[in-house]
Amino acid sequence: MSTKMSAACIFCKIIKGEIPCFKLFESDKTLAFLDINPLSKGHALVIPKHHGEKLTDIPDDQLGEILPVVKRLAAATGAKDWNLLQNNGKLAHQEVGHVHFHMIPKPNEKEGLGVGWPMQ
Ligand code: DGP
Repeated sequence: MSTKMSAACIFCKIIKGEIPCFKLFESDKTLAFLDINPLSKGHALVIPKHHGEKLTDIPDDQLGEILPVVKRLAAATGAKDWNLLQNNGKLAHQEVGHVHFHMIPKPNEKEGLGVGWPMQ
């Protein structure tokens, strides 16, 4: 299946390189980059390149790398604790209409974060 894109979508523009981002990981199906409005140091977004507003809009075969990439990013931050968040729809506080997973590190007050970007 070809990757669906939306000309009006801000994350599709990031995928196409029309809007810059701090890239953490990229493959043919998946992109990870730092959130422009981070809730903590290392707050990353992991997205399928295939355009769809909600998780239920994305074919299964476009999602297979997402959780392994989330795991690798979380490990790369050095954070012991972190959240994985994925909003679907306006009532769920989704602002950008392209499926994305937030990986939000929780800094340890004593040790902070050993954020080692970009992820190798
Ligand atoms: P949500 O509420 O789940 O739809 O979160 C959308 C997130 O996307 C929000 O944390 C800010 C982030 N974001 C919006 N526009 C851009 C952008 O142009 N670049 C980057 N890196 N992040 C963006």
